[in-house]
Amino acid sequence: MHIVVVDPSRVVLKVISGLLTPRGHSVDAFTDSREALGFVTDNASVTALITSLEVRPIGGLELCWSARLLADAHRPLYIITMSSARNARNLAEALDSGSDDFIDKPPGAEELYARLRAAERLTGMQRQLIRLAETDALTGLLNRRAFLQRVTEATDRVGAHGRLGMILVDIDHFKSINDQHGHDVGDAAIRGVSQELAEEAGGIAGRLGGEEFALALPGRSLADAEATAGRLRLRCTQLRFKGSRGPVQLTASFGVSEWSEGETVVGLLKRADIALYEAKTGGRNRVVS
Ligand code: GH3
Ligand code: MG
Ligand code: MG
Ligand code: MG
Repeated sequence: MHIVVVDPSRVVLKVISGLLTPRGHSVDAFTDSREALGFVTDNASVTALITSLEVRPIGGLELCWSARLLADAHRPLYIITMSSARNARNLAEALDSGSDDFIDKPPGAEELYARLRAAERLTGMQRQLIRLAETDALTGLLNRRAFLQRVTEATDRVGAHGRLGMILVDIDHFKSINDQHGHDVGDAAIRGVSQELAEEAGGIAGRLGGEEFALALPGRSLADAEATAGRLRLRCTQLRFKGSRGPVQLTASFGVSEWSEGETVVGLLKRADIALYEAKTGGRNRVVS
């Protein structure tokens, strides 16, 4: 696991790191709890936080609470509180502040290892659940809910003067692919198009529904997104799928929009959808923005 350890004493930090590192854990140790919180915030690879109650400038309980909030939104984080004063009140306060476990300081090696094995079991399971909840089973892309959430976070990140391009994609006459070649070929076509979207570097790709996809491009303008959609359109026409009566081809239509400050992601998608509708009524196999 990637573990952050926080304690005012360098000696304690050294002892704990000395126990964890030989077991294959990667450890970052901090005497300053604010620096530790910053590090946990910035590094999604951190899966466990071991902190003393007696840390500063942010106290141990507040550190637990802040780390818990951050973890709830995004990722599994197992929090273990340590204290040299192990009593019922400290324990209850630590658990109520979002800690998952409470151990003596300094912890005994065997106990620490066992607690971390439990932590690995739990965070592994959480990771798996998060992945299942966020991914579309057929394509491996983000599902609609996760896509909306991810893009909302991206618009928060790019800020007032940042840009974000949105491309909505819908396979043309997909119903007839299913009807003529069967559902399996239809599924292969959906996977093929989704793979093209997934390969777009820096993009956030999602499957919004049956044969409808979206690709958000943080940091990119409308013109950039149009160019990307143009390339994707061409690549879709070059895809080939094995049908019972020879290779199957497809085309797709594209609607493009650019996020403007204060707009919701639903609003942004709505504008891309209007463009997509124009692409459909204008003859399909085209990009409209
Ligand atoms: P248009 O060019 O206007 O987009 O027409 P279309 O036929 O592509 O659109 P329509 O919305 O009429 O048909 C979508 C079809 O997609 C209907 C549905 O049965 C099929 N579909 C939805 N999900 C899946 C899936 O997971 N696999 C397969 N094979 N088909 C699916
Ligand atoms: Mg349709
Ligand atoms: Mg369609
Ligand atoms: Mg559709």
